[in-house]
Amino acid sequence: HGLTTALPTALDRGEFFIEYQPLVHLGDGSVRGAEALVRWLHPQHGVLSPDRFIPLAEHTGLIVPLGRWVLEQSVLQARAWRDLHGGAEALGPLRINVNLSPCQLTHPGLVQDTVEILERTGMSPDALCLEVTESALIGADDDLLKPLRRLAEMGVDIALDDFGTGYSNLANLRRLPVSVLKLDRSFTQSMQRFPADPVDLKIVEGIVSLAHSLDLAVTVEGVETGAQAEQLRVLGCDTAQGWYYARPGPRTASTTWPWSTR
Ligand code: G
Ligand code: G
Ligand code: MN
Ligand code: NA
Repeated sequence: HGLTTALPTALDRGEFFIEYQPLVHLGDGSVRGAEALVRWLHPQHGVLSPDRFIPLAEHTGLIVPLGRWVLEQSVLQARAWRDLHGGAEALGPLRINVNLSPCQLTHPGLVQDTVEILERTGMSPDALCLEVTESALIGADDDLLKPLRRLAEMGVDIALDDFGTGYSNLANLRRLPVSVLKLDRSFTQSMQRFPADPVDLKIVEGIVSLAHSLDLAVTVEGVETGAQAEQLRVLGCDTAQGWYYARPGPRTASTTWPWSTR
């Protein structure tokens, strides 16, 4: 359809933009970073969500240059926020989260492109967290894990996105170079119901305990109410993201750090 023909040139036409959604520490309410979420401002269809065009971008190969562009823009934005706030000390351990498609994992330039962007922007690798979905790493062999391992050794955080939706081979977690589990929104939605499903509570408790015993941090997505945030904090989750704190929003390099603590 129409999107297929317009997509290949959309990057050159400057039609993509990025929205950011803050990540909040559940213990003290401080903003610890933000996830970059790409959008396509289509001349006829308006703003399109990634679900509408990422699969297409993967299919056509545009995902590689698009992903590189998202990474570069996001790291530049992190640098701008850091500068506006008087350096790394003032902002604390601010991190920018960028989603990686499975196609980018198999692209040979991933490590080199990431290093180049970090060096050019003067950002430290530990200011970056790359999100990879659990399903992308199911059955991953050593060749697929090698670039992620390399990035992790440099200090880049790797997060397992949508965790709990794939068939989770928990034992497999040990061999993945990940430092963060992003618990899927479906678990958070279960906390919404009252009383929350006791089995779901047990599952979250179990995941958190396993994650912490493996030295992994737990981030929860889709937090929409204060009650959910409190429940997830009590269950031991570390960081949260969701409409309760802020919806994803567009930012420009000139805006100051846009979120206050809650
Ligand atoms: O915020 P939201 O509706 O936009 O995101 C929908 C999905 O698109 C999420 O699963 C998110 O991980 C994915 N996504 C958002 N931005 C990017 C991106 O830059 N690259 C990839 N591969 N996926 C993205
Ligand atoms: O990478 P990922 O699949 O997790 O992308 C996050 C998706 O979740 C995006 O589509 C984003 O817009 C959406 N999202 C973010 N916060 C909330 C929330 O609090 N509730 C719901 N329903 N969706 C959210
Ligand atoms: Mn994500
Ligand atoms: Na997710």
